[in-house]
Formats: sequence, C-alpha cells, structure tokens
Amino acid sequence: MQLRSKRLIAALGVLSAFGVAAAMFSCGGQEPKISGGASVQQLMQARNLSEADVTAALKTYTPTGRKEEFLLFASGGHGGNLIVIGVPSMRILKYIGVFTPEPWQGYGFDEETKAILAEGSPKGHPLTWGDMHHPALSETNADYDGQFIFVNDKANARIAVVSLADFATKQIVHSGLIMNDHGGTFVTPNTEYVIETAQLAAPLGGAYAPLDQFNEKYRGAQIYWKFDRAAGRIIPAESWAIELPPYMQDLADAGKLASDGWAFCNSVNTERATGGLAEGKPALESGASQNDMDFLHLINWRKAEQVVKAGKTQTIAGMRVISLATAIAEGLLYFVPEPKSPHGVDIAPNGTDIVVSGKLDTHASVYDFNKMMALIEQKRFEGADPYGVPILPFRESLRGQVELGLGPLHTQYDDKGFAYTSIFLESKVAKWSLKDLQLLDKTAVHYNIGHISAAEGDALHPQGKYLVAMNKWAIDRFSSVGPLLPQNFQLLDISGEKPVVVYDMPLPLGEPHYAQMINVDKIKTIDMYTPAGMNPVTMQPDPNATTSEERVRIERRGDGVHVYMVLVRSHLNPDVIEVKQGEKVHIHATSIEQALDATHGFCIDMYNINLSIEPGKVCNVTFTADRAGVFPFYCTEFCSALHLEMAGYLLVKPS
Ligand code: RUQ
Ligand code: CUA
Repeated sequence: MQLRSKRLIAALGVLSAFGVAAAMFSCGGQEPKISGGASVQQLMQARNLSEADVTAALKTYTPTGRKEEFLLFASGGHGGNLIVIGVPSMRILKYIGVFTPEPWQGYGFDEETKAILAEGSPKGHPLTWGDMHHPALSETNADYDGQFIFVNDKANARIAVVSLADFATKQIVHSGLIMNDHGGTFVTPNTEYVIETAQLAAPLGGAYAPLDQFNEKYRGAQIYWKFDRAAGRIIPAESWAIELPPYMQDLADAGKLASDGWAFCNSVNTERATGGLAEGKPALESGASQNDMDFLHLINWRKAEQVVKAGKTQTIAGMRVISLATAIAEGLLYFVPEPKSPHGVDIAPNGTDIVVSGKLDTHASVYDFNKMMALIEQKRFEGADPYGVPILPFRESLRGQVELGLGPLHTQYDDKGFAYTSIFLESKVAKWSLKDLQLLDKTAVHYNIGHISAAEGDALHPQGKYLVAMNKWAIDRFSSVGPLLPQNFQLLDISGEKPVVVYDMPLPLGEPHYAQMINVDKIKTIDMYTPAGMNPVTMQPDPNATTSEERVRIERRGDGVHVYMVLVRSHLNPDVIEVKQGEKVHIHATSIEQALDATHGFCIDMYNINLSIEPGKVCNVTFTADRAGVFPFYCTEFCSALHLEMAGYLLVKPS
C-alpha cells in the first residue's frame, strides 16, 4: 500500500507538472500538498480512498471554469423533461421542459409554450406530464449534427422537437393513430423522418373494439414523421404510417450505409396475449413469453415513401396509412425470427451488422443485412405470420451469435470496433468484438442496468472514451431518501482495454431510459435572442415586442388591456398596472437586456403568472383579472443588486 501510494503520488507530481492537477494540488517540493495542508496520502487515508478511487477522481474532476467534453441528453422519464449532463464531470447543466410545464424556463406559462403543450394534447384534455423514453439527436450522413433532438412520450404517443440553438422545446405532435409508443424516437440518417412505433396494440385512430376482437381489430403501426430541417418542425401533413400486426412492437433503429432506406424494429408478444386474469387467461407477462421466437421487422421505408406518393394509402385520424395488405403486396415488410422477448436492435457502424438482444435469451444475435437482402431477392421464406407477412429463415439471416449473459438489452459501439451490451439480470456491461464476435470482458455495475450510452455510440462514427450505464436500481449506493430512490448513472472510462467505473451520479427526477452523448464541439448555441424583441418559438421578431422604453404603453382594445412592458436592470416598465375586475389582460414583456446571463423573471402573485425572460426575449401571457385586490408583481431572478426593487403592482379595482 505504502509503495503503491508513493507511485501514485509521483504520478500526481507528473500530472501537476503538466497542469492537469494544478488546480487541485499545490506542488511544493517532493510531495504535493493539498492547499488545506494535508498531503495527498494523508487525505487518501483520512477519506479511505484507494489508488483506483483517486485515479477515477482525476478522470472526472473538472476544475472551475473548465468545460465539458461531451453532453449527455438523458430522458427524464415520467418527469417529462430532458436532462442535459456534462461528461466526464456528470454535472447537470439543464432540465429542458418538454411534456411537463417547467417553471424556471416559464415553459407552459406563456401563450407560446402553452400552445406547444396544447398542440400535442387531445382537445379539451390538457396533458401535464409525459413518459419520456428515447431521445434521438438529429443526424447528417448518419452522424449527430447537434442541431435538434427529438423525444417520445410513451404514455400519450407524442413526439417533441427540441432545438439545440437555445435548448428549448419548439413543437409537440400527436397522431391520434396510436395510443401509446415505446419505439420512439429514431431518426433516419439525414433526419428525413423521425420514427415512432406503437407498443400496446389498439384499434387504429382511437376506435373502440372489445378484446375478443384483438386479432382482427387491434393493430400496431410505425409512424414516419416528416422533418423539415430548415423550418425546424415536423410537418404532420407530409407524415405517414405503416400498419403492423398487433404484436408489441418495441425499439427500432434506422439503417445506415448499405442498410440506409430500411428500418429495423423488434416485437414481443407475437402470442397476442391480452391479459384477462379474471377470466382465467394468462397475465400479459406470461402470455407474451410463450413463443421461443418473436419477429424482427424489416421495413423498407424508402420504398414505402414511394408507395405513399403513389397514393396507395388510407387515411385514419388524418394520417396516411399503408395497410398491412399493401405493405406485404409492395414488399415493404418482412419478418425474421428473433430469440425470446427481444428488446434492443442496434445497427453497428458498418451498417450491415444488426444486433438484437433478447431479455430472456443469453445472446446478442448479429443479423447480416446482406444475407437478408439476398434471401428476400430469392424469395427464400419459411412461411408467413397469421397476417401474411413473409418470414425469412433465422439461421440463414444470422452472421452469428455471442453468448453474453443473462438478460442482454441494449448495444452501443466505440471507435475501435468494440460493442458494449447492457446485461440486465447480471447488472453488467459486456464488451465484445464485432470483428470475431468474441466476448472480451464484463464490468459490474450497480444495479439492474437498462440502457447504456457511449459517446456518439449509435452513430456512424462513435467516439469511444466514455460510456454511461443507466442503472434502474440504486439500493444501497446513496444515503437513504426514503422508499423512492434515485436512479444511478455510472460513468465508465472505456478508453482502455478494460472498462472501469469512474463516477456514480444519482438522478432524482423520473426514470431516465435512454440518453445520447454528443461531442460539445458540435453544439452551436445562441447565447441570447438578438436583436431584442425576438419570439423564442418562431425565432422571428415578435409583433408585440417593445424594443425601447419610449414604446412602453398600456392600450385598451376590444379584446382587453394590452400591457407593452420592458424589463431591464432593475425595473419593470410599466411598474403599475390598473385594470377593472373581469377585464382580460395581455402582458407583452420584452427584455431589452443585451448582457449575457442577465435574465429576468416576471411573476404576478396569486395569479399563477410566471415567465422567464432571457436577454432579447419576448413573452406574451393572457389572463382574466377575475379577483379584485392588490397583487404585487416582481422579477424572479436575482439579476442585480437592486433585484428586490425590480417590482410593481397590479391593481384590480372591484367591479
Ligand atoms: S427501454 S422500458 Cu428504452 Cu430498455 Cu423503455
Ligand atoms: Cu430582474 Cu431580478
């Protein structure tokens, strides 16, 4: 121990010489000293740290002012928001409100963002939460381009578009075709489409049918949402879907290189179990686990696009849908058996290895895209499913299988030809070689690992270096916070031969399912809305902007009182607003700040009004002043020495 520590201290000295550890250790003479006076060795003893602990700390410690190498975008699960985390520090940088109102950003409080939330909600039934599962960064030539990120809401079958110019949600769409989605979101290599797949089958379009008509009336579907990159929006009118059998379609992935133009989607419950315990039927979990094989779906989306253009669709809930019969007749849909309750399907960087893992299997099955295309060409099918979808022979479709362990789930890739698969039941990350399909290593994590996210690990050019294990159970890892425990993200250094866990990060907000990690150099944000008076949703000058104090005014019009307000350190102008009880009030608040980070907030007490007005931004909010009284309003961000004085009064005269 003594000797090992000596060696470490020597190594730290070398690091210090290069400035790496300079901020942490002040290096005086032989032994580097901590500024508090204790040596590294004393500190290690006092805190009971091993050499491995200190090495891990050096790999992740990020001194003040030093920035991140990668950004991890993690879904916020039922928190309905997107979490932005720096790597390797694992510092949380932002929660982006997406499916849930988020007060700090004023998201869901001003008219523009209320409209975004309403856009994806059924008419008259506002949804105030979402079950976010899988973020997908926009891609150009199958690599992340850092422009947009898409996310799904599994609970309500919604898809959101978030711009990475300002890290804000711009759009939420809901098809009305399906009730629930797990298989979203996945993008095609140039973000032509955002893919969303139904999980729990139901009659398409939201119709009613009893469960005993499950086989006939219930269906799955895969939706192709057309993305307009220049507009930064999904165009629902140009989107379409393919009807699928009522299996439980699971995760998908879009092909790349040779397999570009195809999408791959898993399914479970090809048994078509429906539950029904009261009638003596098997529970869904066991009913859905009878068959040894389920079906990997191969979908030729490029050809399907042509079929849609040719008008061979029917319209359901306003969406063009290719029927199952048409999909089969046009050669758009094929099945390949896949072992027991498959979950992840992850296309390797070479574009031809299609890796599928089964939750109740022990292998990663590597399908060969070229072999499957040849089988389709030769019409070498081993039959069809009950709906007539041709099934390719299993063995002939495989390149091979790798025995990984109990409950393999999801696979990611690095820059050296290695694949990493999460092993749920064993709580391990398996490292294996794509070249010869050999298992190389297994790293233990804590506990019940779900997804993993390696740096650009599902793109054409993965970056290696880091991998985050997203562990669903924390059990004994952190101080107790009661029966509801945080999730545990563990950062692994994958740059060496053996992956090592270097950091534990509890994540206390919803269950993050998947995350994607992008090199920060690809992210080009704006740091304020310029010129002042911008609407953050349209990114255009807002017609209600008030760009100078001279233009501040209160106007009474047919539709109520319009307040054209300016915010600048440290006042709100106007600072007194008088209205009559029952009047409709429209506040148009513009920040004319042009200093970085000089954000103001605006709230009106007891009226549930709360805005975030970053430099240059315009927020519009409308409410009815239905309660008489005196209601102070103020700025909610500590913006200056006179922040507490940045306030005023709304006076509502009794009618
Ligand atoms: S999955 S339960 Cu992404 Cu493994 Cu959702
Ligand atoms: Cu503006 Cu406080």
